[in-house]
Amino acid sequence: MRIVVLTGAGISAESGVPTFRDAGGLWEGHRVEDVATPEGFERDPDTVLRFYDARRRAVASVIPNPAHRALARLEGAIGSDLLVVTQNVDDLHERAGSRRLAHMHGELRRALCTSCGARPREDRDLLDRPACHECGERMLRPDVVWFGEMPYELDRIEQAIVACDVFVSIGTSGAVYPAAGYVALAAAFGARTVELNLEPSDAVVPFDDARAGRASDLVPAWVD
Ligand code: BV8
Repeated sequence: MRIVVLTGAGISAESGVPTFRDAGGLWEGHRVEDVATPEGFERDPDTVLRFYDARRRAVASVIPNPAHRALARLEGAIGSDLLVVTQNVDDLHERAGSRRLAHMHGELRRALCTSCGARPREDRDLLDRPACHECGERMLRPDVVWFGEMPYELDRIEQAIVACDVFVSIGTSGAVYPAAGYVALAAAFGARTVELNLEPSDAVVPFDDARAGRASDLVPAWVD
């Protein structure tokens, strides 16, 4: 049985990573358009770099929760029949053991060189303008997909969804596209759709099976 799991901020919430909605529209005190758009970066790069440096440090100080670990167990059981598509930019899935993973919105632990296009692992604060290991230029930005930018791995993701038997959405409000449209794509190609969330999201099409609760309880129960 082929399974695609889409995760959002809700799967990392119990690890202590704040979600977007819980911030009440302000994200760590910032408007999303000021820190998660190319225009915001153009306008005030230092604020954006400081924002992402702080988030990277915060994520380094937390650990995966039972929901992340359950998905890694599922990968151990069914291997290449599973793909986890995450909207999250934290590395908690990897640290729990997941490898069959698509970070469609990029990763906090990587930088993107706007000079040569390299996407190196980068733990240094980007606010210090470290030099790119590839080209030596000091033109690194977070390797995170901002609003208005093209997400990563869309072909791989859409092919997996079209071919899957079960599509599971975990901890996402379904507010951001193209991820928010994936449940409709899965349903259109005959997959059974499942939502595990604190509360039902305003999904673009209803899920076949919607379960309310915390991801750290729901996901191990669903996997095991
Ligand atoms: C694109 C990285 C073209 C940044 C993110 C005008 C111009 C250009 C584009 C657009 C436009 N107007 C609209 C668009 C499209 C736009 C979009 O969707 N806008 C929205 C606002 C309408 N999308 C884009 O721009 C995307 N690119 O469209 O390119 C294109 C065209 C065609 C085909 C392909 C591409 C790029 C969007 C990426 C933006 N970057 N993240 C960063 O992280 O710093 S988005 C960011 O917000 C997240 O990655 C995530 O996607 C989203 C937040 O959603 P969630 O993860 O769901 O989090 P949220 O807080 O909302 O909800 C938490 C959920 O968890 C809740 O449901 C809650 O109940 C639940 N929960 C909480 N606790 C728990 C829990 N569940 C279980 N257990 C718990 N304990």
